[in-house]
Amino acid sequence: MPMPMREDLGNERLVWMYTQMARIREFEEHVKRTFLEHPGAMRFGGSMHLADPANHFPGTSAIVGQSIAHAAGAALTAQVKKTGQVVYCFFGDGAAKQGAFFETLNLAAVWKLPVVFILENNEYQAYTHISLEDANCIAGDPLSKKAAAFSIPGVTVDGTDPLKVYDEVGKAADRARVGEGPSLIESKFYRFSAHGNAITVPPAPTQFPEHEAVGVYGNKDEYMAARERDPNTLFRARLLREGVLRDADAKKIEDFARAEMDDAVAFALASPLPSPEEATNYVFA
Ligand SMILES: Cc1ncc(C[n+]2csc(CCOP(=O)(O)OP(=O)(O)O)c2C)c(N)n1
Ligand SMILES: [Mg+2]
Repeated sequence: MPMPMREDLGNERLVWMYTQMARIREFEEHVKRTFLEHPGAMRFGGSMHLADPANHFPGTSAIVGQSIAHAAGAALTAQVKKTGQVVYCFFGDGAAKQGAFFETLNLAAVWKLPVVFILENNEYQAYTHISLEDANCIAGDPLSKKAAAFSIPGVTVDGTDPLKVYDEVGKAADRARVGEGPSLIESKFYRFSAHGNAITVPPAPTQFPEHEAVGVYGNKDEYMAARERDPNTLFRARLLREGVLRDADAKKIEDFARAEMDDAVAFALASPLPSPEEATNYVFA
């Protein structure tokens, strides 16, 4: 019998991880494709307008960095109500320059709130490279160093490796759960597409520009090197190598994810737009 790849997780959990990665990738590719194939059908700002309270995802904010403060509010609720919940707060390297980041990390540390701050460092804030705007980066330090200002743990993790991320987030969640307060995890990875697309009024075609590394900075080498570290490709290869998945299993997972997202797009295109009367639904303040 070969050694299991991760005894603590089991193969089922590893396959679940790859399945989620495949679904996320297909989701993103379908969003992009729908912009191009159905001009005018999609007019929203994307990930800054999502919420799914039924699945414990209270929401995002279109004000960069503001959801960091919201996360502390949710963590305070968990603390006061003693629900045992931990809040996972995701934001970008750009958001880490907002005032809300500093105010929130301070208060979260003072109150020992059960929250894990996950700084997704993809090196770009829209069009601006991190080396132009982040003091830690300019000094040659990791962004996780920001945690030291609040005397909380700060670690940097290779965000292209789901198992490393799992381990670091697990440690931070354990700490939060026993009342020791927040942690900051800098997860380093790269996005493969431009920050956003130019939303035009039909019939003008909507086009995704090139990634900023290429389109703004003319640095094709950086972009191509990052593509070599595609987390989906790397994790898939690892699962195959370790005998967790066979190629046919992986293909089945990918086909399923593709079909699921095809259905979602078809459902969205066939659905009527909400009526204007619904605009104030779920508005509480
Ligand atoms: C306060 C504020 N300023 C500017 C914007 C426009 N904006 C939307 S996303 C974004 C970049 C955010 O960069 P980062 O935090 O690194 O997140 P990423 O998109 O790279 O994940 C900007 C400037 C905004 N939504 N809110
Ligand atoms: Mg960023």
